[in-house]
Amino acid sequence: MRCSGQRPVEEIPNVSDVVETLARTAGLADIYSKVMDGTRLTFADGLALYESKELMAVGAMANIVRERKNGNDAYFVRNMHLNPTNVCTVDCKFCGFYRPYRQKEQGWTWDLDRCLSEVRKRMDEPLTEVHIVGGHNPDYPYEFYTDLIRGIRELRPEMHVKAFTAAEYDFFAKRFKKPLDQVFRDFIDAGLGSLPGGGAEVLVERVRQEIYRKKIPAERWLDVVRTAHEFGLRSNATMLYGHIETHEERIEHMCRLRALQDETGGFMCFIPLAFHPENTELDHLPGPTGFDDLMTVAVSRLMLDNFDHIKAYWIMITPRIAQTALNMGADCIDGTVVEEKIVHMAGAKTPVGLTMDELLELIREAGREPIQRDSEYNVLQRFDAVA
Ligand code: V47
Repeated sequence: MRCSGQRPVEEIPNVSDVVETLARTAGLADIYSKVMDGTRLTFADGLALYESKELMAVGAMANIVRERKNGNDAYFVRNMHLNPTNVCTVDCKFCGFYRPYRQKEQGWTWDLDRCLSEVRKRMDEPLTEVHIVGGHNPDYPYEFYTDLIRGIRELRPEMHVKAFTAAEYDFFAKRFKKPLDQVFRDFIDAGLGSLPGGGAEVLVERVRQEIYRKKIPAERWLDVVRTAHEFGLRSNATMLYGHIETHEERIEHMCRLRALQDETGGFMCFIPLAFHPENTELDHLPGPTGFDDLMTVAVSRLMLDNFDHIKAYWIMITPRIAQTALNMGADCIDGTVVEEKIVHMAGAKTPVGLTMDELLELIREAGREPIQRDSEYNVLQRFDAVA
């Protein structure tokens, strides 16, 4: 029986008709056809999506791709972050986390015991991943890094170690005068599991010259990641957006990642990182809006056709926006992330961690099915599976 006022089923347009109408009205009909055919979008298409400002149309198209790739699943991981040091020689203008080497007494340089104690104090928590990132701090010996990975694996053999950005691997190779291959061999031998996606910033030379001149250029970031993938390590990729970069530069960044993924297939997920200006040299900039956060998730889902996963990192864009993003292209919301420091030192007002129940609630409220994953997107637990 129908309630009065309810339309007969045959009169309700199906979802793809609605999205087609949205896209056509937004002047994005050609892109809609490509999305439906699975045809790769061009640089110009990516730019047209951003420039359209049509979030509903772009988000709805991204949702089609998201559901095609990941159905109703929304992934999270139970993880912790470990930042052994914030002393850094790179002086990135966008960073509020680091303390320059010349003022190293204002930062921290934890020794091995101190780092391991961070892991030890969470032995009772059912975490499956530790995510390690730090500054480029010349005061550590080479063995610190391998001992750290080995020490964590000894304490918790079940824990996956996702450690150090491509920029840090380049630093290790140069600082210790070792071939990059050797560094990867040693770190894998110690128990390294994968690489996080940081250090990419925007893979465009103009942006590097302006705000992170001393960090590795795009070509080197891509080379380091290519080498990691050749060693069988998988990694993520990030893009720091919402500062001085243009839409063209964002799309350029995505196209470069897409090309490397065609070569290696080693990327697991893409994570747009929303810039937080507080306590940085760029604190005169406003940072991205919620609209931009959602648009960037959606555009990246549409451009990165060879990436399985797009992560809405709630720490940077707030749990509310991340939850909404689960219906506009994102299929992953990162994790419990206990004690995040990098964006909290740059003024983020989000919590430093969420409990698993809070994550489950967030995902269910968005109409998605929560899936606890491991670090390589294998399913560990389905929460709402129908028996
Ligand atoms: O590379 C630094 C960014 C990155 C700021 O792989 C900032 O799963 C915003 O890469 N405002 C490190 N962002 C963090 C990172 C990451 C995070 C979560 C998950 C994964 C993953 C990787 O943080 C840096 C830089 O791009 N960052 N300062 C800032 N003020």
